Amino acid sequence: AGMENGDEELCSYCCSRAYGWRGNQDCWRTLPEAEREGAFEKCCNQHPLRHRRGVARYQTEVQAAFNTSVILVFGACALRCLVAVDGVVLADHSGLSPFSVSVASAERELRSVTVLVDNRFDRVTHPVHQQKYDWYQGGGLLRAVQFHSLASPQPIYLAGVEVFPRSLEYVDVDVRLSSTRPTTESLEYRWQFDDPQEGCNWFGWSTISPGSEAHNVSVPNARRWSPENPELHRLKVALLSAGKMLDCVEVRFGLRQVATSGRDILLNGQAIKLFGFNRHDLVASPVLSHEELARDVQILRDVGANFVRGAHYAQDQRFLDLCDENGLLVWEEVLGWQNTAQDFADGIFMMQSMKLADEMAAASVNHPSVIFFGFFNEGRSDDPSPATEAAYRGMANRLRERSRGSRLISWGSYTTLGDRYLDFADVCSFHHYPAWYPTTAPGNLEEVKGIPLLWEAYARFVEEKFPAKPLLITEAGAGGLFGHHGPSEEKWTEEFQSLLMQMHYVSVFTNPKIAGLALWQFADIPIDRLVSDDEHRPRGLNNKGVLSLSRLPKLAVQALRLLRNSKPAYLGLILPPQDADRLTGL
Ligand code: ADA
Repeated sequence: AGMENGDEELCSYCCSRAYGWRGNQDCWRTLPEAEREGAFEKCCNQHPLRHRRGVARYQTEVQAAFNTSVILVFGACALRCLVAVDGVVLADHSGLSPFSVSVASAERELRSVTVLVDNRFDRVTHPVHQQKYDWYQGGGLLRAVQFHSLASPQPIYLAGVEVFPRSLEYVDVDVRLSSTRPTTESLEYRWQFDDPQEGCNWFGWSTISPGSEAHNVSVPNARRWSPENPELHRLKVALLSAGKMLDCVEVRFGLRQVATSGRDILLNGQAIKLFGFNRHDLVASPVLSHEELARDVQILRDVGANFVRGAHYAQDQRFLDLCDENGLLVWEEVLGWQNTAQDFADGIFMMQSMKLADEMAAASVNHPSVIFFGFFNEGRSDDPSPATEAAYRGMANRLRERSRGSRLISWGSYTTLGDRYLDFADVCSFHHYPAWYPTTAPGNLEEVKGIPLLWEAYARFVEEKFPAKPLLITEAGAGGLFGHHGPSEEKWTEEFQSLLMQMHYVSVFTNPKIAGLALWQFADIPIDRLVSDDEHRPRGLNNKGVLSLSRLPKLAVQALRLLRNSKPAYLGLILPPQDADRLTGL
């Protein structure tokens, strides 16, 4: 198959356009397609094996051309996996980021692939010392596994085509070659922007010499990408040896710029205020169909969100494709959750985290939607030990290097004003759950009314200490049990949740010192019953979604939609009408 329109449709189920597309790739698709077709990809501890932790084995055979090499691309494997082809172990990977494995040719066509997946928390799978996350971490091959068959017997291929916008017209292009290199042959790259033709007809394309990066290349008919007008470009690159094509990849990218200026975040030179939600890539299962991802993007847009924080791991490339196409701005972050000083001092943890960061940065490099790279969600950034400092500095530097000015670097901090490492961040991002924690305390409307003052205190702190950095609220929220109604001051009712969410919204949107808000959270998520209890997470869910697990709307999402349209519907319940009007700016 070539790069035909028909393929584009088929492969949107599993393959990203930005990550790198070869016309001839094949893939094991996501559920429910996978179920229908008996495909490879599945979560291995869904009901009735829910909560079981251990090792699962996946086994399949793939058809390659005789004596040609192959690349396997894994979207997400939870948490550690060993990949063997024809009985030989080729990869041992831990953590949730996309990765690929190259497979040398064999003198046969059928290749047997075995993957052992281990979802236990231990020193190697993902050595978090708390042995938990606050979401249900299913095990298995959670996202697509792609199978690319190459033209040559040796795995010599384009491992990455990275496009970094330098302006709204010029880009830097970095072409990375696989680690296997031919010893004698001379290589050549040819490329073409927005090729209207199918396939790789490289005759007449521009040439660049291998090994070099191309700087300040002008994109013909450059169109800017923005949330209102998310225009995308494509770039095809062919790798040639002695006039013979070894590989050809197409990537999709967008021309946009992100920067900060004082307390503002600038997109394409204009200040933008971010509003959106934290979103876990979960429904009841951690394996989402393309339709489910598209539905989430549609809902985000309907509520008026321009921003989504992908909590707390590298995102599904298909979701990022949808964000690129729909003009949603994304915060993507490296797997991490409330990491401790002990984690930061652990060599295995740090080595894996850096590797996950590299893999995330490589996979997401071309998505214009991704304007933030984050890491160490709610880590102990108040810990003064040299290992913790080195961890924050090292991670910020690594992600900054990999972004080349095309993304902002930050982390969701819950150590409030005690965070010691904000110097390393481009933006200060804070989490706070006023009027919610401790869950068992009664609902307190006075505390809800105090929310504008609380955020103002954060704004003053940042203004004083970090005048050159914008402030974002990356988590705030409250639980609301779907379908549970009652008085507004009663915790766990949809009414209480709705009031509190509205108060966060108006506090941030009437405060010019705050650059944006990501509420916690988009939809309810399943949690791990082994590490949480019904008092904190009733019904086995983290119930802070503004939508239910199956994406039915709660009161909060309806109220926020109205507020986005400057129609305060409910705030008058707790504030005198003139205050409610003042806060919503009417
Ligand atoms: C934290 C954390 C989230 C979630 C949230 C909550 O802020 O970052 O993952 O656990 O708290 O629901 O309490």
